[in-house]
Amino acid sequence: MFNQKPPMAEDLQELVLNLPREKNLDGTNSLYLFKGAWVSAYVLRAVDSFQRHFIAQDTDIIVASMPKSGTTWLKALTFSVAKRHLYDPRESPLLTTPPHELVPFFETDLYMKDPHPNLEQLPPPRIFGCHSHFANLPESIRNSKCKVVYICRNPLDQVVSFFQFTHQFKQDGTPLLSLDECYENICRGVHSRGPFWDNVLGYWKASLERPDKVLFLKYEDLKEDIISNLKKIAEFLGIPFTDKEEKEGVIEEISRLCSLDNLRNLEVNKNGVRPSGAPNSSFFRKGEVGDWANYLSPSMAENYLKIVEEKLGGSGLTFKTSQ
Ligand code: PAP
Repeated sequence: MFNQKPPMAEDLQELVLNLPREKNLDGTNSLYLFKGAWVSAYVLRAVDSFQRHFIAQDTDIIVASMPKSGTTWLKALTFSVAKRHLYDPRESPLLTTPPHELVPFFETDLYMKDPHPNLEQLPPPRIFGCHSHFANLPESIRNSKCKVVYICRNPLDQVVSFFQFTHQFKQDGTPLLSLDECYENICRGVHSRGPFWDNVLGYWKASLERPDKVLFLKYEDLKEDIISNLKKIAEFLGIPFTDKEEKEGVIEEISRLCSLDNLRNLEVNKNGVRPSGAPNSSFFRKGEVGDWANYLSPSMAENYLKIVEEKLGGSGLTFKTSQ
């Protein structure tokens, strides 16, 4: 899927030698099962470095997700809430910088550029993005007082969003997987950062066991009621909105600033590409609940949901798949 495919270093070649390997959505044979998660070769070294070396600070905020679950949105919201003492929403850095730059991913940004990035000097609260499974997070994230905000999306829209994302910018000669092939893989949990059920379940369980540590949000809930979810985020981060802020309409301002329509129409998000080669614009598509119905047949949807439900068995986690 990506432009930059550096040759695999020898140590990494050794690492992947015995790992199960499958086709990625982009049609290349480059998805590896690494510590229980499917990770593309492109990002494997960075994932490994991040998971082994990152040292969390108590004031850190980690925005975690399965890809295509609302990460960009949650990054913008979390940044706006956590840094509101510095920036009025009307003068937010979000107006001139893409959310993914303000809140860089550990894997595809920071540890991709440098296996030992110097992150010590970043001003608190440092806010990072992450697609790793909860069980694979560095110990210091799990054991420090830093906060993890996770966003989950119903598995049908998540799949379709990823499929559309990959198909928006085909970059080399390798034929992409068809929707049928992609679907077949997904039903086996074989897709970037999957299995879906393991990614969501790790954070779901952690949020039940340690609600002060992990906040579990759902994309569909944010779509339905952004104001109360913004309040939830602020309270979780230990910086609830004051009565004065509520009266002044700060919460509404943040929700407008971070809305899909607003972000998508900013010049900075219409232009430019991510280091991965993905255009900034490709992170803003429809943002609808239930768009899957335009791509998946009812029986495909029913079958996949059944698989996911079985895997999540008894966890109490449910999904809303239509508006
Ligand atoms: P990432 O994990 O690769 O960063 P992510 O942001 O999670 O991607 O997913 C993009 C999806 O979020 C897109 O969904 P769609 O394909 O179903 O349309 C995108 O439209 C949606 N999205 C991005 N920004 C927002 C936003 N501000 N509000 C609501 N949805 C958004």
